[in-house]
Amino acid sequence: MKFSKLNLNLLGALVIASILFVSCKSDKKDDPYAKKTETTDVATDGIVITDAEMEQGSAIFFDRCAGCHGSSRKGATGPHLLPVKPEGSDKPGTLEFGADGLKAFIVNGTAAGMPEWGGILTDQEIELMTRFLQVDPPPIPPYGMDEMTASWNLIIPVVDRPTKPQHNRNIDNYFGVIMRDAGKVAIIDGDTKKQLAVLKTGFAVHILRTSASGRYIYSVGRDGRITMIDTYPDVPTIVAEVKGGFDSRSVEVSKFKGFEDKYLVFGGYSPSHIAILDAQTLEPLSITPTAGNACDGDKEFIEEARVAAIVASHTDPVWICNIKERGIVAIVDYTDPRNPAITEIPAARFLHDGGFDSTGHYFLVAANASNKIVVIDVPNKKLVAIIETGNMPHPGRGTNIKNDLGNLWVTSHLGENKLSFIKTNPGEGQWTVVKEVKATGNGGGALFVKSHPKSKHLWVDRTLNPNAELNSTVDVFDIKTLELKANLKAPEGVDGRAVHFEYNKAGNEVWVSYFMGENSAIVIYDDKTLKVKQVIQEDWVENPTGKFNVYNTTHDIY
Ligand code: DHE
Repeated sequence: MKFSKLNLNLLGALVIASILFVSCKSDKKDDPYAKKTETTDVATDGIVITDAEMEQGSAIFFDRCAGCHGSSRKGATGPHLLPVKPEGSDKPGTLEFGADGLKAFIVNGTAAGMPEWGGILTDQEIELMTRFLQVDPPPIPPYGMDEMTASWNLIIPVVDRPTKPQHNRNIDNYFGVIMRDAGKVAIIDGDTKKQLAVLKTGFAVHILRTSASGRYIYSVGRDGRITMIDTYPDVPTIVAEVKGGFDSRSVEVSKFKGFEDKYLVFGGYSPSHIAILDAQTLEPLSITPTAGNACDGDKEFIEEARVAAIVASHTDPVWICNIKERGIVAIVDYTDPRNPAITEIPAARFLHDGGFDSTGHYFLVAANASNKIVVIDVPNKKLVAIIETGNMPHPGRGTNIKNDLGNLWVTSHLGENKLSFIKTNPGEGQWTVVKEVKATGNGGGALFVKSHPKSKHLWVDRTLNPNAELNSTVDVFDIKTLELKANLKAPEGVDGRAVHFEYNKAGNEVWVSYFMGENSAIVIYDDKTLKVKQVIQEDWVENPTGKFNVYNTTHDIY
């Protein structure tokens, strides 16, 4: 059955996304902005805004703007949005733009990548935001161990869980599929393609990670809620939940030998902190704030130092946590989880997403505001290289391929049409871009790339390209020649933007999401023939985004 038959164009689809966002807000009771306020009306420089408007503006800002401009509006990937220009910034304060200037930005977006909110936000909301942005942002309330522990809900204690799988399915080939706007995660049996459960996991889930044994799947999202799913019962079941903070994009587990399924790390966007929890129960164990000096030695102290990508080393008892605004790669040793030793490696700003090279010895991460890829030697806790690649690299976890040029780690770019191939094996050209390739058409907008050790193909999306032809198709390259082999259009009956890829365990199928369209779906391609193998488009499929195969996620196969 089709998802829904609403007759809308892409802009309309974004409106739907916005409605879904708003309808999910009931799950988001504890965000800092929802807590507002008993104060009287705010008036700055003649701008008047009531408490109720402040609350509404805060909620819109948190859902729409905070990801790029920062929860405290101090700027990140996007510029600061404070009333008065802060010291050291070359961007004027919002009071200088005034209501008309701000409205123009909000309605039309910018060439630098800000989306057009005209038609998505209502006229009333846009007018309100022009005032909200000209007064001081509301403070973020404290969130520490007491609050986190109070939010902890151990639904099924370890002793009451099954000791072995209650079914004969192959858990290694399960897929967790995020349905962001619905605040749900679907668990699908990758062998039969049958949905096993659709679980409510919280507001705008962002990523999933699996435990080292592959038994548990953890989700985290924009309400900071971690949900733990057990795959042993016949129907996958939520066994524990906790709020690690108000807002998050990353979670990871301990994967080193002897620490399998033991600890979990939560990366806080708001508040900016690293929290360590018991991976069996989600009991909070420690919190370490991430505020500190920036990487470039300019003595700038950064309060809002959000935790972006996190990966778990397979060769050492550490997580690699990327402190976005500070440009610091933090190697967190979890052997003493209540008092973790953290080695800070100054790198480049602003760190966003990344993954391992094919050996797992090196970690590569995009510093998207400085157009660079940073390379870290994980066991030796050392910076190896900072490589200029192109306008806003966005690799996801990147992907590893091998051809005559060597072992190559690949990144796509948000700001331009370019795939960069970085040589990772020793020898001439190691840690340099040895090849650049263009995808179909013009402009950037690529978010994710993916290949598999058994595949001859490299898959690339163009999710944020404004051209509907491009953002609804995916490119497939031959990894030997690096030539474009196919530009695959959405199958009939499917539309929206193509986003994110995941292989099955065998490495012979590629799963692609189509979201923000009239007929969203998960489309499964045969990786060899590039033909559609199956379209999953039942009623429960609501704007799927990220997909995570248990085996590949556990073993960092990408
Ligand atoms: Fe993501 C990964 C942050 C927008 C889908 N996203 C990540 C990671 C970070 C991040 C830090 C790396 C996590 C890790 O590996 O530990 N994403 C952000 C943002 O701050 C941003 C720009 C704006 C926001 O407010 O969230 C943002 N991301 C998006 C989207 O619009 C996407 C397409 C749909 C959505 O969920 O909103 C999206 N991000 C994803 C996915 C991953 C991800 C599917 C995991 C990729 C993987 O293969 O690991």
